[in-house]
Amino acid sequence: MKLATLLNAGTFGLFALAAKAEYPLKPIPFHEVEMTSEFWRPRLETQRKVLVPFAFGKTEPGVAHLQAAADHLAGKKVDGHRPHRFIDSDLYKVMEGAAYLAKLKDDPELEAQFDRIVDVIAEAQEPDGYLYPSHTTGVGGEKHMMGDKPYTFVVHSHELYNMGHLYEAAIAYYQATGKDKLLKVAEKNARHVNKVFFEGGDPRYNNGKPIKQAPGHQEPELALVRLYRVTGEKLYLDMARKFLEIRGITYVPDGEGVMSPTYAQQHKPVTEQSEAVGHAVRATYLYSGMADVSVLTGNTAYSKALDRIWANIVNTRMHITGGLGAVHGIEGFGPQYELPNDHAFNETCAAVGNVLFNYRMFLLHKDAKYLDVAEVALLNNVLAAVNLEGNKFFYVNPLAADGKYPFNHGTAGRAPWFGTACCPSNMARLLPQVQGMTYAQDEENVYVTFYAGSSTTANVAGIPVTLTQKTNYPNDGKIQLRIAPRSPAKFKLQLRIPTWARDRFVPGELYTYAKAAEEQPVLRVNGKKVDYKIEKGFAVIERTWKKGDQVELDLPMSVKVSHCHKAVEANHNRIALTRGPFVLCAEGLDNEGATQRFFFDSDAPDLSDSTIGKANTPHGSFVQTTVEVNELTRSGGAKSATMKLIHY
Ligand code: FUB
Ligand code: ZN
Repeated sequence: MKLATLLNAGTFGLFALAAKAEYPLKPIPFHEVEMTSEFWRPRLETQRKVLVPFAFGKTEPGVAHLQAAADHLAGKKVDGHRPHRFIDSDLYKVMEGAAYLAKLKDDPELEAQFDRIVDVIAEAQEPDGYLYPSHTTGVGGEKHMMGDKPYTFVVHSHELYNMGHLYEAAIAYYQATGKDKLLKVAEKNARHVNKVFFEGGDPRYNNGKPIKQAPGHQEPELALVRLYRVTGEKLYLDMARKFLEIRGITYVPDGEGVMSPTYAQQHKPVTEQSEAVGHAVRATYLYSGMADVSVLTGNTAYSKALDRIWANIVNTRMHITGGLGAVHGIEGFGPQYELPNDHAFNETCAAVGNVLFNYRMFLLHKDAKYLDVAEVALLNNVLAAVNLEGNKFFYVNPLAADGKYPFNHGTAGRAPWFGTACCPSNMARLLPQVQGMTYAQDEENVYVTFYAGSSTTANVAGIPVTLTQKTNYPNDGKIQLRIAPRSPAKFKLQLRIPTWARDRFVPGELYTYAKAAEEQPVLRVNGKKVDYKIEKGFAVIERTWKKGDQVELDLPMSVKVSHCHKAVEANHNRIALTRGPFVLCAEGLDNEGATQRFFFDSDAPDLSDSTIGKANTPHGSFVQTTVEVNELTRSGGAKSATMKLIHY
């Protein structure tokens, strides 16, 4: 058996090292879940046919950047090289996404393209493992943000951040193909980073003294954990732990804005932090790394800090779409309750980070509330950030726009790419991972976490159990599940009863439904309605399951009204409409002009007359909801009208 097969445990690489500490729950790896969902399958096809090839085209400048370093190291004259601190990280993220696609289906063309880029990367790496073209070519440029020499401005250079993304691409490709050339580049770099940051002795860096400074942009922490999982090399886990241990201790910037102590969460040791502050992508990557290190090292001080930070986010700093980082400039968290609508920043990468963080919190605590946040962020912010064709993106995700103001880094709608392209490249790598978040298990429980038409096989106490889900979720709340253990097997089936189907749209104190739910979720086993208790957000059915058992879950999806916490000024006199896990959105295009002319005369309007229909586009159909509203007339009066809404 090839090593790649042995260690091939999927996105999170969980249980690669069976005897070592791990999350109490094991996700069923993405490549062991077949997606049949009419909602997700077309998106995955678009990923392969459009998004990833398109993103590879757009990240060619990253390849050229690496090629310049390779040429320089080979003694060739390098002309016209313009340094960019982290353009290569976008390329690495697209490569990570491409590697997942390679895992799902043999794709020789994709592999050939990947291998060509790997050759360039390997040649761009300096003999000691350093890999950062902007310094290697020595042509100057962004020195104010990257320092004169390697590792002299770690707070903004992105030297370590870039490598984190390279490690993740290398691991994903190794797990997909067994090819380890890029993994060797990653390990060589990691050993070099360890020497320079934690041991010292190389006079070329920091006069031979250990640098001992945490990355200005988090990412290496969680990438090092993955590197540890896939190689079994404890050094990498130790490095991740040390980077967390020194954050906010050995180096604390003392300026403002991007040099403020909070910007990169360096204001306090991470175990003492309780509030989400600073740059939101940095923050969510930090929290994801803390969760991993907490579990793998058994240091609960990290997970206790995460519990506090998570509560602070959902109670005071999250938009109803799951968007994080409401404030422009620092691209990050503002004061508590500062959640503007049209001025919201809510970077796509921060929503991706919100999904990654919450998914880890679920694996840690086995509590569905984290999945409920992840789902809302995934469906309403991450997915909204790409068009159905897969070639236009949002970087900035406000909750209101007039169609004219170019809020999206220069455009009023989605844009094909950005000078800083972290967001579209994050879409390339996140979407294929979603199917790996659909089922999870431990020895006695099988969890259905995200509902989607799909099938997979879990292994409960040595008995393979095939699960087949039929549903139009998230567009519809009816879910059918067929269970087929190879032989009768006793286990608990845990079905998520989302927060949105109970008392509020999303966990936390920020948003509450105007009315208590009238209809409750209904659960049937083999056609018979069953009573169920909800434990940590899951309906638990324990029985001896046999082949052919059928479970049906009906999650009522009526249109609901949400109120926002009074402390959020931007939402005074405003309500939000939701349906199922979706925030609803009214667009001028569907409503013959500006939707600001619509209003309700109560903050708890009766929406029982809403109709749910379908709107067709050349790229697929989507659910359209119509509700009765009032409309301002040109003469200043009001009349009854119908407003059309789509899923945000
Ligand atoms: O700095 C790398 C990425 O670019 C950040 O995560 C984004 O906010 C953007 O600044
Ligand atoms: Zn981004």
